[in-house]
Amino acid sequence: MSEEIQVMDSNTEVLLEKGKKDGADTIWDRKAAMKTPCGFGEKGICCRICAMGPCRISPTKDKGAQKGLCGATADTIVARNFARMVAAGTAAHSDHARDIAHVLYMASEDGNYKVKDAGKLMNLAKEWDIKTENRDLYDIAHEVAETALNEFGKPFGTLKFLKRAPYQRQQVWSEQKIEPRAIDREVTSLMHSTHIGCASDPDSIFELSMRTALSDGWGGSMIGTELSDILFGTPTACATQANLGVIEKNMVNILLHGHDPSFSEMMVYASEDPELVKLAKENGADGINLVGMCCTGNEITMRHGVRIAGNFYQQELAIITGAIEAAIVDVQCIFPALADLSDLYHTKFIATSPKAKITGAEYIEFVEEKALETCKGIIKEAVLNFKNRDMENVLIPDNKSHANVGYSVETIIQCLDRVVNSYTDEFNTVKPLADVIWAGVLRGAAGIVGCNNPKVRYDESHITIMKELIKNDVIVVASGCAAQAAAKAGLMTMEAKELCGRGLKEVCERVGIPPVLHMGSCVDISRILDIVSRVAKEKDLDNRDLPVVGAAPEWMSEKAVAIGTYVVASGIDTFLGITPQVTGSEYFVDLLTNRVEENVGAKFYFEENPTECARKILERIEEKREKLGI
Ligand code: NFS
Repeated sequence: MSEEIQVMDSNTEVLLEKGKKDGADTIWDRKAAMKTPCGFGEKGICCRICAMGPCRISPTKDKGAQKGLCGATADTIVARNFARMVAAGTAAHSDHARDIAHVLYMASEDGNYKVKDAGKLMNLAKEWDIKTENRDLYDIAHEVAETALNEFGKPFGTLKFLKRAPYQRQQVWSEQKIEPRAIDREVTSLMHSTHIGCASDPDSIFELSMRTALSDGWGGSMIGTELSDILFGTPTACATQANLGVIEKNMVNILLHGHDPSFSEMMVYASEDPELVKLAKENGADGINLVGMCCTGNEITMRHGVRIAGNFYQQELAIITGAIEAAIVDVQCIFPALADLSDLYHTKFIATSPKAKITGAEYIEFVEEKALETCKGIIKEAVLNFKNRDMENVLIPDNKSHANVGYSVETIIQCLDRVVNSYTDEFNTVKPLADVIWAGVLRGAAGIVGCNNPKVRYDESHITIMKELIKNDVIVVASGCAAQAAAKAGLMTMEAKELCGRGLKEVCERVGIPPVLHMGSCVDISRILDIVSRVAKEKDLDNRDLPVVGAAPEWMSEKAVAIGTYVVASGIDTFLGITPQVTGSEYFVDLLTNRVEENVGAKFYFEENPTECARKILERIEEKREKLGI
């Protein structure tokens, strides 16, 4: 165990202590065992793209190797490594979206999957010029799904959702030649460009990275969000709880972890099956308690209020409680370590996706055609495992916080409609939001997103930045594990208005919202792009003009690199609390944190100190306000 335990909530401390007694190996231990990370990797100057190497560029100028065997410089190598992270991140979000599109394509009136939000389907059909009059709902759904699937590989044209951006932004993309075409094409093309002997110009590699990343934000992720809402319902405001204290002593606890809502939705329905609940009771439990983790946790809390067990860093701790009958996973952000850890307890660790088979996990393939049946089977396994729990070795910490979640763009607009008469006579728009920003009641808005990372104290950067911003009348929207950090810290309650400045407090009271709004999973950052663009369009401006920022204070995944890049390319400054592995090239760092602004009107900031990061965010917001003359 590391001497310096980097945690900030007591649940985590209590369970790390228990884990130690149980002989569990956690990320904290592995981090300590890792000692100093590889200096070349950390700076992004190790190239293993071909088999002549790996080539390592000396971090000291004029001393040691300055070029790889092919002649690639540190600038090229850093740019290529960064680009490949963007490609992988875009692939992950978009492949998730493709699965959802396939599910919409197979949806039917009498099947497992139905259309839940017909209104949203009709709106999207109209947006995409798909005929709706006198047509069966499912015919329309299938054509929408097929059109979405074509976005991945269409041979001509650019992505349909680009038109949702303010026209000024579309112009920037067109001038910079970074309008993404088909999603798969962008990922493939970027992998090609970064192959040995292809692009070496870092500026060009970054432009290609922006184009690929945009095919995530305005392509894969947006398709994922839209089609999930159509299938499973657009989230509406609801109450939930968050933190490991949501695990129940006398219930069959099922931890759902991963990302794909077509699986988790079905698990929610299956867990409510009266026969299974009866079986749980026959086995001595009070019932079935489904709890969520990471983005799957976000998907099911947004749509059903299913309680959140925790975020990325807590996946092991949940199992260490000794009270999880089954940890069930699909894709992304799953520690392979859960397999060995589960062996220490009675927990069944079940992988379900052919895309993410995990050594040591039981594998029950989730097949969409037999979705409900498969999910019921999995839940039955968990229920039957309750009797194997060692009650003597259960420790469920008490902490859990209340949270209000479910703030889709539609729900935010509905909330704004409540105050429409005080500010404006128009319903169903973001005008009241734009107006309070222009009036200075709110100074601006920040999207705080992303993961946990052992390089910083767990959740602390998220919470410090959020608290500082709301204190200064900046409204926060959050997604991913950052949103779960906020939920655990109580920032998603109505009472959190007491932590706000006067302006934001008044907005929270009048609109009836918490100061930090949960907008969903990481693909749902497309909701944030949507609302920012609506505000920009309301004022006939580009996103770059607005006093809004993005921040990923504790990011770690390739998906986060894709997100940061498309947020910047969308004209929104992005603050990274973890410095990406690019510091081996001053040239590339300067491109990301300075020169890119000339091209797309926004840039990255690297700032690891959360208080300083919040200060810089506020400064930037005020700069934008000054430029607008507001
Ligand atoms: Ni986002 Fe979701 Fe969490 Fe990070 Fe992983 S769960 S897709 S990548 S760790 S925020």
